[in-house]
Amino acid sequence: MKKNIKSLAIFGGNPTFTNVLPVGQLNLPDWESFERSFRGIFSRRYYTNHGPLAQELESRLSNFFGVAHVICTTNATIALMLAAKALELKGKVVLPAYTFIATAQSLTWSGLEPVFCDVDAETHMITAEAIEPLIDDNVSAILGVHLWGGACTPVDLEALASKYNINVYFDAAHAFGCSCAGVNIGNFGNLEVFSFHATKVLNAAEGGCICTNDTDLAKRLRNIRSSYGAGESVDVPVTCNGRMSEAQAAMALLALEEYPRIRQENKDRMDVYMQLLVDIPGIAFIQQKAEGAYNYQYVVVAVDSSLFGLDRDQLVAVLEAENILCRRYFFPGVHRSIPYSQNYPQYENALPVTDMLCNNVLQLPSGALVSLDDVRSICELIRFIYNNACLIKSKL
Ligand code: T4K
Repeated sequence: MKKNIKSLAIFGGNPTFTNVLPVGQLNLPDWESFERSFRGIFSRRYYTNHGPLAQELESRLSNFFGVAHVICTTNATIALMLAAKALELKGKVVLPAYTFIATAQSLTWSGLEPVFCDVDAETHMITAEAIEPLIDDNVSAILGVHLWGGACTPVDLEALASKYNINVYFDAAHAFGCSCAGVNIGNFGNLEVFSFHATKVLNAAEGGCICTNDTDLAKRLRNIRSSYGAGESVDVPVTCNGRMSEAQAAMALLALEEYPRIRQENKDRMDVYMQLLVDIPGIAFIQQKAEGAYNYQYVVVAVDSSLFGLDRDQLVAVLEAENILCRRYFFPGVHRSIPYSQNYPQYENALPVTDMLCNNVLQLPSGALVSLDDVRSICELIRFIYNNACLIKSKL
């Protein structure tokens, strides 16, 4: 426990943690299981292109999501790129600017124009009300983004897309294991895309998948993903290599086994964070509005400097000195990043909620490397910072 502000690491004191606490999930399977799985790959000498482990993963994920088709991919960015091609999108696509840049880049790779939409201040996500005024004859799709281990309002977005007879699909990179209105994420819209990056709740080092209940779309996706190489051949406008290797599938299969435990441990950490931070003025947890299941992976708070005493970046700097890595999520906003800030300057001051969130939101450490005692220490420290905010600010 810090005694006075001189004992904060940013002012020369010893850091609270000797080792750095990352924000990411970083779950690893036990070494023996991993070795057994890799021995199988070596003995089969079959390393990629819809191998037995990739096929098993697709089938297990299909049961997990309760969806007809799962197409595993190298990562979620490639999956989003494949999706735009398989849906044969044209012209413009409406999406939130409050997302990872890969969501928008997937459109740019397909020659599509992003139409950036502002988000809800409490859920941080896109809503049908904000999208509708942006739809015109050149809009061919809505690309919704589920954030923070929860869901945006996919049922409303589906209704809107059907009203205007356009496509709707989802970047569900954060939403593995989540549901909305009794339906698993993975079953909404034309398709949904998940990420299995190392920092995600299901870790395949790199990886991703596309879920769809549309059989023709699934065939097109498989042909585009594997240069016509896997399954029934159908004509597609373009192909590429977005295959998942057997090594990635081995990791993902082991991670899938562990998912219920990982989710529970995430929830335990989230509960302690909420319990110990909830009464600190200026620290607001995201308010999930959609009814459903969460994976509790992202401990995300918005910092209101007028109440907390320090702004988000000052808090991040003080915590980082203590070896508590916090991510400024998403910073800078996509609309303020190249090429979008140059090509679409009209969004510069048009997305006030997105700008507010980009400046105020931070992700606190969670995941396999963070114990409940670590969480308690982080919360105690944040309270200490709040109680001494004026003095700290004057010395920063
Ligand atoms: N849509 C959304 C909404 C997304 O958030 C993302 C990705 C995507 C689409 C695209 O999904 P993928 O194509 O990635 O499957 C990271 C991740 O690369 C990315 O997956 C993630 N979202 C994004 C928000 O963050 P970086 O480059 O900023 O972070 P990175 O990889 O350096 O890792 C973050 C921290 O975790 C580091 O401080 C160190 C630690 N770390 C990371 C890795 C990879 C480790 O300790 N070990 C590791 O192996 O992009």
